[in-house]
Amino acid sequence: MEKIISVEGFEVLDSRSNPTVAVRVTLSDKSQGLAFAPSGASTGEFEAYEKRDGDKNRYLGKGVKEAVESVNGEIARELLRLSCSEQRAVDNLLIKLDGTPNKSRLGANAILAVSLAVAKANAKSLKIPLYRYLGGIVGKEMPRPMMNILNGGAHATNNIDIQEFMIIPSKSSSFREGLRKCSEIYHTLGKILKEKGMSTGVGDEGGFAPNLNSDEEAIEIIVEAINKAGYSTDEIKIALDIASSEWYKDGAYFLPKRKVKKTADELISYYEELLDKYPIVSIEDGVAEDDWNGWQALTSRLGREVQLVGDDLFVTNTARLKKGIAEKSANAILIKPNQIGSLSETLDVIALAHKNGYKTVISHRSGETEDTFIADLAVAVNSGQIKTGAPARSERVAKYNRLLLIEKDLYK
Ligand code: 2PG
Ligand code: MG
Repeated sequence: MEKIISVEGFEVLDSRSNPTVAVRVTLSDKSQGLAFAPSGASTGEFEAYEKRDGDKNRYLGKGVKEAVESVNGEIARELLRLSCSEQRAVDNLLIKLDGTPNKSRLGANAILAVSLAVAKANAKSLKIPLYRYLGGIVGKEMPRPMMNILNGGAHATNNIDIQEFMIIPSKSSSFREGLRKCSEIYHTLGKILKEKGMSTGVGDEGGFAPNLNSDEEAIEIIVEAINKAGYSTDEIKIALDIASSEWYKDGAYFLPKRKVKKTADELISYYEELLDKYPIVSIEDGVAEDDWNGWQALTSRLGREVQLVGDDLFVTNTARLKKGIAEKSANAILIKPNQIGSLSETLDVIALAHKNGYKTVISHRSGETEDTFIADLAVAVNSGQIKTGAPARSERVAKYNRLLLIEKDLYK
């Protein structure tokens, strides 16, 4: 096994023009891996710690100079001393070196970027694609895109409370065909909004962000776009990310834009109505990260008919997923490597989910970069689903384009 001969950290920008950590790792055979940490807006309370400088004179306090200095100093020193590049050994060393339960000393943004860069360098060294390095010959399933085409909540400055309205092609489409259909629907949606005199400006993940009369109107316009693009709701389904942790306060849900208050039971009944009316197949964070009772109720009432994805609930964390499994909460987990902060821990939580019959959705963050790591990861672990935004904005499109190439390699 090659040794790590250099670890270099850089402060670069993400898609929201906030600084983030980039890391380049070089191995003794000169193979290099370059990786970037993404960054969320609707972050879960229990996520690993994203370290920012807080110096108001630089980047409005959002600089990551200290995290980068740890990469170039302490982390580089220890990894050079390790004298191998084995992923588990590297990740265990980083976790131990940090020494806190949530990676708050060195920062999960620093640790994750190192961990991913090591994986990429190893794949290069072995002269195999990243998805092969991560998944071996077992990784072969192309994911279906869960494509966010209309943005609300914390990702947009419109009056919509639900954060993400997504479309998903049916299983029968190839990735390429599914992507084409979704792109056509995205364009058709833009045209419909324009015709109605509505804004076609986009949110952080590239979805349109118009002002509408209700969250239901958003779903109706999407159904209209699916049909006008020439597809039926048998072949294109809808998924929602409610991101309801953003609404939760003192045991109740306050929808901030519409200024409505609901209990968990009322929210679940609302979802039931939506499921009766619309072709919805997946609901993410339908109730809040702290509302374990709400999650049990949601799962027992809707878990047989729809995918219920825990994002803020599980934060890609094995201990929280174990609790969810024991309490029969949710039936799927969103996987965001930066929520936990290392590749090995990410792979562990995916394995635990699959072993217990939970589906996985590999996901971007609302603040992204050109890094396409998650595309390879989705194929490697046979996740079957990837959430990486609209087919617009290059930081989102880069992941789709990477998947097109992987599909070509795998299925010629
Ligand atoms: C989410 C994500 C990604 P953020 O809530 O699922 O879409 O958003 O990165 O802001 O947490
Ligand atoms: Mg979410």
